[in-house]
Amino acid sequence: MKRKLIAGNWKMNGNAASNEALVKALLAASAEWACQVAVCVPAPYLAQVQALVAGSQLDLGTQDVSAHEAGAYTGEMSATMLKDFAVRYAIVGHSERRQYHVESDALVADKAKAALAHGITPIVCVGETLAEREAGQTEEVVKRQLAAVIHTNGHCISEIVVAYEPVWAIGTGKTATPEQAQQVHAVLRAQLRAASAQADRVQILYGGSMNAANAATLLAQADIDGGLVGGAALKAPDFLSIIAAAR
Ligand code: G2H
Repeated sequence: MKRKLIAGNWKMNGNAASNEALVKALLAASAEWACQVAVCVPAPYLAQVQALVAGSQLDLGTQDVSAHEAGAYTGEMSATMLKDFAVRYAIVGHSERRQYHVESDALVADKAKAALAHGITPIVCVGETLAEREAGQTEEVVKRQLAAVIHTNGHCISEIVVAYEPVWAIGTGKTATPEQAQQVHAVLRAQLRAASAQADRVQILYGGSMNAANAATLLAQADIDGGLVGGAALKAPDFLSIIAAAR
């Protein structure tokens, strides 16, 4: 059976001292993990967290990757550079980047391609805003966002991770109900199946105010293969509870 993946997205939080305490607390419990676990850390701390997780079952991820190989792209970080820090995952197309950094579907697809070309698994985020949900456009929006990635990445599509993150549930304390989430995950699964015979290998994560209290019911849904966790990933007890729920 496919293992679940619980990935923490630290966003722009933490410092060297808090990172060390958090990672050490997670690793102290890692013998009990039944799922895959990753932390997607702010870029300045990649070297620090790489050293802390070396040789453990805690994987390292980033929150972005450039679509470009190298060159005059001030502020960007290439997939090649990330490989130097043993990065396994790169989040692409998080709604905060789509919103605050005006990232288009096409750019997100190119970022996924750059990651895949260097053996980094892109965690491709899709999700609708509240206005889009209320207008009945949820399916159309998530399918459009995923279609761009499928179109650009073709046969590599079974190598990605997808994260469904309804924008209205991010950091708001409002979680999609397990039924609402499963409904969208099933749509995404069908879209992946139409594109690849290997689609069932793809882990489709739920993200958006996942916490210790709601994780188990969300993770019990047929097409929810894990979680992309923001706020609750910053406290070891909360993150460990979510990990424990992912069996
Ligand atoms: C959604 C999620 C992590 P939170 O952005 O990607 O954050 O769990 O804080 O809603």
